[in-house]
Amino acid sequence: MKIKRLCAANIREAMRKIREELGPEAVILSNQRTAAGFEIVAAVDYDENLLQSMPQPAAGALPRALRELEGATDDAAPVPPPVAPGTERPARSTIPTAVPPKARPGTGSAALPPATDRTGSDKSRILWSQDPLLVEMRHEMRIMHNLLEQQLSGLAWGDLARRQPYRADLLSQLMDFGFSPELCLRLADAAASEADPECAWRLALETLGRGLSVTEDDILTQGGVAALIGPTGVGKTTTIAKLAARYNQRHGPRNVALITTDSYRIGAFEQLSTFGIIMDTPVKLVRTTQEVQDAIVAFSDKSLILIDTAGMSQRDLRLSQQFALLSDVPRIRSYLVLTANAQHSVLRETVAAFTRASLHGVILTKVDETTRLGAALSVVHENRLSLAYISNGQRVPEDLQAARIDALIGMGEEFAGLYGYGEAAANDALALTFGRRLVANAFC
Ligand SMILES: Nc1nc2c(ncn2[C@@H]2O[C@H](COP(=O)(O)OP(=O)(O)OP(=O)(O)O)[C@@H](O)[C@H]2O)c(=O)[nH]1
Ligand SMILES: [Mg+2]
Repeated sequence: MKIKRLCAANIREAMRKIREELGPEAVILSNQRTAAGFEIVAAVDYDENLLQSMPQPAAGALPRALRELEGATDDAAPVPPPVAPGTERPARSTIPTAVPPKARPGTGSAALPPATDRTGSDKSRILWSQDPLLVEMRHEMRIMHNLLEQQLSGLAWGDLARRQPYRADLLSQLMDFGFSPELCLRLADAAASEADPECAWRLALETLGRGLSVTEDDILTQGGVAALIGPTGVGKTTTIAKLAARYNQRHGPRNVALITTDSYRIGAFEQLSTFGIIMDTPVKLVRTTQEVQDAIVAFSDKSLILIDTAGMSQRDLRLSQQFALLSDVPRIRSYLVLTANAQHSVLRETVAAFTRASLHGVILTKVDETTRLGAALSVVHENRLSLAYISNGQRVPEDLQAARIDALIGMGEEFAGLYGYGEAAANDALALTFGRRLVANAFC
């Protein structure tokens, strides 16, 4: 194997030099910008095993390692650096010693990790040996594409703002609310017939309200068996405690029982038990569907049974087990607990994962911690879910309300007024969100 490092003012010159010195078979191993232009490391007759066994392109490390090898061939190991007398020679770089003599029979492969262990590095190795000219061109094209898109989006948004100022203002207000771009556009379309900005705003919010529904305080009025499911830390257990306490207040003591399926998190049972002790309410830990059914039968004298579940990420593979545990018990109504302060994309992914459980309603928590309600309302609207309760603080049981659409929209408006985007940021965000769509539509 022969490795060569070359410096040139530009990529074209570097490629010419490589071809002249190493021939057309040369493979580019790395390239990087330097103060003087470009530094390229190329090889001919290279040993693939060596390349795979090398640490992959940690910034700076690879060129240095390759510099050590420069000019080395299969037969000639690099000379170690001189060592001061009396000092111990430092351990040699693993790279030269890891070189398995390419054609030497019976050696080499045993010292290397098995091929399956190396697959993770294949991707970076491929990128790493790409033609630098292509890499550079792709990089520059991406920059140009982004710049062009930004410019065109800005122009398209500016054009819309000039031609349809009311629509632009309405979209800007809807963005302040935090709605998803799709919902902003749908609501703006619905209000397009209104010339007066205030009336258009009201019409947009009315349209939103018509697309939302609530469960009418069903847990506290009807009782039954309700399970709270959702990602970790969203407030399931706290909300269960609030619901239980409220139910006791409304219907008298000892009407509620609590069940938890959370045998995963340390302290989960103790957390619910503490609430149970404070409220004089029995608590049971269950692990199987049969145990869930048995517990429901055991608590048949209670008019409300609340089931707490283990918090699980929407990407957790154990989610299906959790659903299976409850889905075979017919009387259970499942409520998805979502935090109002999560991003729309996260909420959307969460709902997509949890709708497999056939949701009866959504409980929106941490409303007190959010600056915009639009993301949560968008995801509820888009998935035609019903809102059950709103939790707006940690206090048990005070910080819980049955969801009411007018109250939610009013709260969202208040947040939009308090935490809306500044004008400049709004223009950039609007251009990027809506200008980009206008551009994309124009080219479709
Ligand atoms: N600010 C605020 N905090 C809340 C609200 N609801 C719950 N919390 C807090 O959020 C934290 C997590 O609450 P938990 O009830 O333990 O959440 P969980 O979903 O049961 O958590 P896991 O069981 O671990 O998945 C606690 O500190 C609660 O006090 C709320 O509406 N607002
Ligand atoms: Mg919990």
